[in-house]
Amino acid sequence: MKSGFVTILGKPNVGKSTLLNKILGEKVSIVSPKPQTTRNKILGILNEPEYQIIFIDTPGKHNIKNKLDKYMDSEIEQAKQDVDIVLLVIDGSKKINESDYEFVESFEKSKQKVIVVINKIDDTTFEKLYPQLVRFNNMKFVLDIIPISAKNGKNVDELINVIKNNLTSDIKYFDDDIFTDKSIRFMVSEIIREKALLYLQDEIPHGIAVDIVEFKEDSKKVIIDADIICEREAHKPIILGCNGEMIKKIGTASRIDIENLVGLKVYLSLFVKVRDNWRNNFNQMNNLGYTEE
Ligand SMILES: Nc1nc2c(ncn2[C@@H]2O[C@H](COP(=O)(O)OP(=O)(O)OP(=O)(O)O)[C@@H](O)[C@H]2O)c(=O)[nH]1
Ligand SMILES: [Mg+2]
Repeated sequence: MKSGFVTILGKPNVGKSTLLNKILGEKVSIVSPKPQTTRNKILGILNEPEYQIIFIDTPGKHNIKNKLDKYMDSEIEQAKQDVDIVLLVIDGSKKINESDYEFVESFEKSKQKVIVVINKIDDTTFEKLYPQLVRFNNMKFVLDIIPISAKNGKNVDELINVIKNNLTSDIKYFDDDIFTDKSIRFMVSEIIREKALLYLQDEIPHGIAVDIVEFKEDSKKVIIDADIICEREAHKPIILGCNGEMIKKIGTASRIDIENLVGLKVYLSLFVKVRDNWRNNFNQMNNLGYTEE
């Protein structure tokens, strides 16, 4: 058998987590239209009879403004260590700019094999995109440039084939039935955060975290109490919404996804708590699981 570690890197919102979920056929990493959705490195393991590929999804690289950003950056840096291949994901639906080319160029001296993945080709045209790829073609250290759509799956199999042809290890790192390193509790908290990101506007979603306070499971049902943590008193009424409509919407959408995940009936209660400026407080961040290893 062949195996290896593949890290997915790129700016926020380029579709890294969408790609991971598409490759696995399982939702291991949350997705939203807002940047800075992913906060942790997340393993997703593709098991096939002859192959085990361990993908690592990462937060999108962005400017550091607080301690949470610093944590996210350290997750990116850790995810680059000791891997065989890096997928550098670029949003092909927008004009590829100087910083995208520089991002790829910065891997010229890296030990890992470099594959450039141009995502969102469903949202552009061949004529617009291809002239912009010439510069990547001239970067000799780039193993391959693969235009894909993580959303509809176009060329994703081709990408997997290129990865397979470049695996060098023959160690089986994980049992066949494991597809992520994250716990159910983590995935539940992420689902709730995903719905908050989806429904809430402006700056509020970025200051949100989810704390699973109670998780009780029997053969028929799961009872979950979770706190939605926000960083300012003024955000609380917005998350609750008029007559509690917003939190109800977040709760209902979350419950449906959690039921799909656990395969049992779910009773979910959400509460809103304020922890002042928690994104700059190490203790609060530790309590929420944003702990540097
Ligand atoms: N049209 C189109 N949209 C896509 C594609 N892949 C992802 N998206 C959308 O792009 C947005 C961001 O997707 P994510 O997967 O959350 O992006 P990400 O790179 O993981 O973002 P961060 O975690 O914030 O770094 C979502 O609205 C996705 O639905 C694609 O192939 N085509
Ligand atoms: Mg992501």
